[in-house]
Parts: sequence; C-alpha cells; structure tokens
Amino acid sequence: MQMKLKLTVAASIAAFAGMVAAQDMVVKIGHVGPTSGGIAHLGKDNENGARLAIEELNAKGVVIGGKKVKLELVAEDDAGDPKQGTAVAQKLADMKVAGVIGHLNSGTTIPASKIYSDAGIPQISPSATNPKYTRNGYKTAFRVVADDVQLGGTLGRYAVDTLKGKAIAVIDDRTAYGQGVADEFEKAVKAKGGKIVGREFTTDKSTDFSPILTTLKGKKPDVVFFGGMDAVAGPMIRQMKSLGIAAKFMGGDGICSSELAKLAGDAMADGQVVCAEAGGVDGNGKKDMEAFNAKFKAKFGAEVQVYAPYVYDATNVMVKAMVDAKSADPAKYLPVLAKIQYKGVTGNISFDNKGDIKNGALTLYTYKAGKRDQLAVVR
Ligand code: ABU
Repeated sequence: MQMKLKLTVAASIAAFAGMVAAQDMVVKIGHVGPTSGGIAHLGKDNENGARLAIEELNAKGVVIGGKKVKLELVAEDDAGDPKQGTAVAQKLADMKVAGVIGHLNSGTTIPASKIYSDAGIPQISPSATNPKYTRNGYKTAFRVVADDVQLGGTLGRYAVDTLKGKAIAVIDDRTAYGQGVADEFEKAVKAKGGKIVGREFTTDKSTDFSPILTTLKGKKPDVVFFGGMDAVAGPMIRQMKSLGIAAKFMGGDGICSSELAKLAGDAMADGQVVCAEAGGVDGNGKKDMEAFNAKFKAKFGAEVQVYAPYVYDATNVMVKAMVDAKSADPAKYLPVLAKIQYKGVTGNISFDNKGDIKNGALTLYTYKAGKRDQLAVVR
C-alpha cells in the first residue's frame, strides 16, 4: 500500500515537472555555415561553437522576462554558396527564429543580411570579414571580428616591413572575401613602397594551380599572398613546393586554421606561412581562450579551427541582449544588442554604429611542427 502511494507521488511529481518543462518558452536561434563541401571542417567548427554555448546556457538556466526559456539551435548548411545561403536565410526568416549566428563566408553573409534585415532578425557574423557586410545600413547586422581592411592592411605592411618582401605576388579566389582581402593586401604593400610582381586568380573549388604558379614563378616572388580559404591554400602550398617556389606564403583568416597544416602536409616549412585571425586576446585574456580551446577539444574531440570561440561569444552576446531586454522579440532586444557590453573568451565585445566590433584585434600566426604558433596580437 505504502509502495503504491510512493509510486503515485513520484508519478505526480514527474508529470508536474513535465508540465513545467512543456511550458518553458522555446527560443530558436539559427546558425548557418558550410557544413558540407570543401570547408565543412570550418563550418562544423563554427556550428559546434554555437552548440556549446546553447548547451551551457540551457544547463545554467535562462530566464527572459520572468519566463524560463529553452534555447533551441536551428543549424543550417549553406555550403558556402551564395544561392544556398539566401535560401537558408529565407527558411530561417519564415521559421521566425529570434536571431541568427552566421553565416561563415562573406559571400553568403552579405546577401543573407538583406533577408534578415527585411525580416527584422538580428544577425551576428562570427567570421565574415568583407567590410560591405556592415556597410549596407542594415540595423540587424553585427560582426564580432575585424574586417578585411584591417586584415589585408596589417598583412601587407607585415610583408614589407617584417618579412622584407621585395617581389610580392598575389592570388585570390574571386570570392567576396578572397578578392577583398587580396585587394586590401595589395593596397597596403603599394602604400609601403613594396613591389607587386604579379596578380593571378583561381576559384574556391580549384585544385590545379600549376598554370598560375608557373606564371608567377617566372617573376621570382619571395612572398605569395593568397586571398581564399585553407582548402585551396593547402594544395597550393604543395604545388608551390613541387614547382620549386620557395617563397613565404601569406593569407588572411580563411587560411589560418588548424587544418591548414594537414592540408599542406610536409610541403609547409616551419615559419613559411604567415596568416592572421581577425580577432585575438593577449595578457590575461589568453587564459580564458586556452580554457575554451581545451573545453572544446574535450567535448568535440577536435582542435578549434579558427572561429568556434567567436561563435560561442556571439551566441552568448545575443542571449544576453534578450535577457537584458527581458524579451526574445527581435524588435525589443535589437536596440539592447546594439549597445551591449560583454566580456567573452575572445575579449570585450561592443559594437560601433555600423555593427562592427569596437577596437577589434588581429592575431598573426605562423606554423611550426604542424601547429599554429602565435607571432603577435595587433590592434
Ligand atoms: N573571413 C574569412 C572567411 C570567411 C569570409 O569572410 O568569407
């Protein structure tokens, strides 16, 4: 009899808990990146940054406007393709997600930003660096990393001042990111009095670079800059070695991944590659970033590629804005997001009136023994 009573009480408690859980407000947050195709490793890295943030927030418990909230990640794949990017953006807008973290590529982020703006949905890109993203006047567009003007400019000055490049060649993949960062690099090299000996083009899906590398070889470059992503840069470094081009190889954040060392294999000499991540921390901030990297590796069994910590922070920033605004309604939390002050694993985050991060940093890296090796954090 007593046992039966105990079971009935336990069942009632479970039913009540279920009722409470059922009443939790669900807030959907979209994440978009290329989780298929040549840079799927980067897309998954970003997506896992969002997943980690949302799991931790749900475990801690999020209350918005007095209501317990369950955050739900809606993870979408745009394959790095502008058309698929806008299709996925429209799907998220139709689903009325409360906000979007993404996309990863500038070429998808920029066209998608119009759709989010029209729908009034806040968007934070953790990695798209083409300046145009925040120059369209969309109040919904935010970015937690530096842009290509800063990236290309810093790398161009580094090529002339520090690497002492005398004959600098430039290649880009004709994407919004690759071409943009290469143009900024070239501008900075010329402003420093450096010499550009050649400019060649490829695509973000190419695998054979022999024709353009052979043309550049004749110009005897001591530095080759590539505007594009690691999946193309790795084989390009291999083919440079096969052709006997012993130049330094530079690139922006798109090549600056953990994966690049594997993609280039033994063709990459220690110190040969110099690249820059469009963010970074120094001093005491390094401990938090290292702790994040260790936690990420323990959970997903993979090194951070580039931007997982920026996605993690972007997700936390968006949810903090909802909590502070006491509402997940985009119209209500958007003005709070625009004025947010947040200290994350990637440093302090606040936005200027365009939606760009204030006082954004860059981290210059090289590779030694197949691992990224930090050279400097610059602002
Ligand atoms: N920023 C490098 C990778 C993403 C992009 O801007 O296309």
